[in-house]
Amino acid sequence: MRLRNYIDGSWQETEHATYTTVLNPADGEELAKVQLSTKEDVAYAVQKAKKAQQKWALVPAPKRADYLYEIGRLMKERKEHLAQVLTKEMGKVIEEARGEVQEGIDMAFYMAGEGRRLVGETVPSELQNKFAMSVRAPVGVVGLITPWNFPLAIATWKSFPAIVAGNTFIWKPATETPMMAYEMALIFEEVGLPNGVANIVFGSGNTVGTAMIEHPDIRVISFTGSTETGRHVAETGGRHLKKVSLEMGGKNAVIVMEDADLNLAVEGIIWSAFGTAGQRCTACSRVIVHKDIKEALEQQLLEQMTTLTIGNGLDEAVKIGPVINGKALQKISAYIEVGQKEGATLLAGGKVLKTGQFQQGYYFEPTLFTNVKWDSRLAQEEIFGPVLSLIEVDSLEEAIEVNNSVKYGLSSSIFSQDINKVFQAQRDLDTGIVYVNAGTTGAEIHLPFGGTKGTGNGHRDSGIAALDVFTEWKSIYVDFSGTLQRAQIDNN
Ligand code: UN1
Repeated sequence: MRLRNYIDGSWQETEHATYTTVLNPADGEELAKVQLSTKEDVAYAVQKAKKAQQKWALVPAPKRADYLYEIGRLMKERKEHLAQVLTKEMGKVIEEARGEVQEGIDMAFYMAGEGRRLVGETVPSELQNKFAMSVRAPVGVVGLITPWNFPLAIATWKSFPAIVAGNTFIWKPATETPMMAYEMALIFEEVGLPNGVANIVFGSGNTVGTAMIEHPDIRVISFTGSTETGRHVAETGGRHLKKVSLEMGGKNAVIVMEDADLNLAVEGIIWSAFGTAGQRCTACSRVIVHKDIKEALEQQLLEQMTTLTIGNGLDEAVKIGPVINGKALQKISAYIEVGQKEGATLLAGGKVLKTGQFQQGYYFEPTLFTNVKWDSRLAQEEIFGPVLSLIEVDSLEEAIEVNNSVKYGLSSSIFSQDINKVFQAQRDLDTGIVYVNAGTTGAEIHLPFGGTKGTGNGHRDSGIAALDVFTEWKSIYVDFSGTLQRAQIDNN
């Protein structure tokens, strides 16, 4: 199967196109070949998207939303198929893949509802016989750059608000996971979304991504990926005075206080640290534990970790699938060495799995370090794999300080039965998302998703906040006095 670009409602191949292979990380099976597009392909897509946007902006928003309802309906109909393809290309276990597809379906219906809201403000004017209001106007053509770890959900967080608001988009999915984009293109086609509203250009960040960021007719770039790449996106976008919305790394922590329900905390930690093989921006990478219960927590975590079945995510019994590729395995392995050199104690895991059923895939054991120093590299840097570090503290204040000591600020969590501690924590934890008595993953689509510091640049995905990324505010004054009323002149 060869994946070609989807531009202006048709499948387009670049002349002399080059392709790269898409592999199933669970067993190395070749799934497809995907086109590596050029700057010219981007320019062509933008030209088509720009033309389409002029008409699309004039389609009443409730009518634009009708397409989203249909898209959501088809996604629901194909949920199992989409989940299977998602597991094959990304590796996450099938129940998580189903969850991700559901997140996309929810986003479709949620944003479709916005077709009948897109709420602005009406305010009284300072002057007589004058009307004042603000409306959300589309920005034009928007560029969406999405990662491989949530190849469907994150794309829906960006593309659905974009289109309901009257924009058209160019979407560059990660080259590791282009199948979801292909499946979505089939759906866009089937619901009869007007040509040029949704455009998909496959290829590398360096070529396609950069061409998108530099193109004068793309007014907004919404990017999810690493902090390193995000910084480059913001710098380049900044030179072109572009609105750039970034979702980047995380180094999320669960705080476990001495009064916590320990069983619940263990469940929450295991799920958020080792689910998706730790490859979520929201994954729990640190546990900040009160000294009184540190040993008990270690014991329980170790016991629970032995129950985690590793393998191909298509097998319903498997809890931990592969990581995305060999490069990821190398990066994770390097952090095991870093941790040991830094003097942390390796309690479990730490190895690549290479034999038997694991031979052709990319598997890493769930790993637990303890006695980790809060300021060590192991505790500060994003690993993006199933590696968890335990850090001991003496008080809630210290726990919050340790939580906030990293350069990221996506999600955090506290397990405690003490309402005063909980309220203090939710106020003082410097992250965009805070959980109480739950792990660090599982954000719902109708609230803003994003973080502080190195995680973001002030924008949010999903929720109503996403509309702020994909609209411009337009303030409109209607003077019906029939005379020239001069504002900001003292008329007294
Ligand atoms: C991500 O890891 O980039 O909150 C997205 C969660 C999911 C989304 C994660 N709903 O864990």
